[in-house]
Amino acid sequence: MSVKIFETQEVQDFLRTAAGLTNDGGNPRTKAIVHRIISDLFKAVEDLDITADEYWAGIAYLNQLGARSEAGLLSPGLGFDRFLDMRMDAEDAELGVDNKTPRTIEGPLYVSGAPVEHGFARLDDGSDTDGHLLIMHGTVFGADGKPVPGAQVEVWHCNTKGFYSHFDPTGEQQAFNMRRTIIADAQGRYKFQSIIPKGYGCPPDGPTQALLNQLGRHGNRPAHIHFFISADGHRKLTTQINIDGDPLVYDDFAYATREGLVPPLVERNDSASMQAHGVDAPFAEIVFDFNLTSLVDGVDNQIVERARLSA
Ligand code: MBD
Ligand code: FE
Repeated sequence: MSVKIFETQEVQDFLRTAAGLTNDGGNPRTKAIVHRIISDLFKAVEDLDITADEYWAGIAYLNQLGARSEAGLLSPGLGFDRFLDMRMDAEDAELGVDNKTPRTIEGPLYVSGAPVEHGFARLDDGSDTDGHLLIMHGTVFGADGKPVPGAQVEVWHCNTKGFYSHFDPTGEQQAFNMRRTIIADAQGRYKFQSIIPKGYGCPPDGPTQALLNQLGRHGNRPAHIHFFISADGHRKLTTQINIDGDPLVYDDFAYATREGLVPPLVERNDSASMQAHGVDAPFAEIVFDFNLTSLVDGVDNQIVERARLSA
């Protein structure tokens, strides 16, 4: 079809009516957003001559996405999460805020309510026997460059199958396995023992992977560990580190890898190191400090509220 009707008064009036712009009720912000999005989509239908069959395939796809709770997975896969971060980085650049520790995306698999520990935590419950022992530690620094005693380090990662507790299709993991909140000690230090996670892969039979297949893309992430770092007087930092050496570190389907977030991982197998960290087997050590930024005009100007699982 080569007909062009988008610019007609009839279609433009119709878009305003459908978005509620011609009535007094509802929410003006919602109306503005819906008007823009349906306008852009109508125009895409016309410009790309999207067929009825293609349109209805899209509608069926949205239903599948919801039925599998994968909207939050497609979002990073299509780069939206990264784009929101790029916008926050640009806003910070304009304000002169230096994020010494880069932010990167949260992803869809955080769960609030993890056990709280002080200074040190063991994250894994020991049931994943394929795991290589990991000790990670460092200091949380404030905007003034000084350590922040009592800073809150929320950490979560997946197991050696790439599955996160609370989202594990095998049902094998205990609640909050590999999830903790660690309160930094009097010197601002945190430390945890766990196992090195494996990379994550989108459910192979799910709608996100199905779309990625159509794009000729894979749906895998390199091995990574997520963090929320918070402290009084500072903005909450959302970030991740990658496990150095993972072949997908620079080929992440969710585009979360950033320079400065791939710390070296050092294998330790000498008894002095094992003794120093209270473990009885060789382990990998990651040392990583987090640098927070100040509130802007007394508020966290970039705090993100979103629906999150709470257990
Ligand atoms: C993950 O573990 C993740 O961190 C992201 C961003 C997307 C899917 C799974
Ligand atoms: Fe993740």
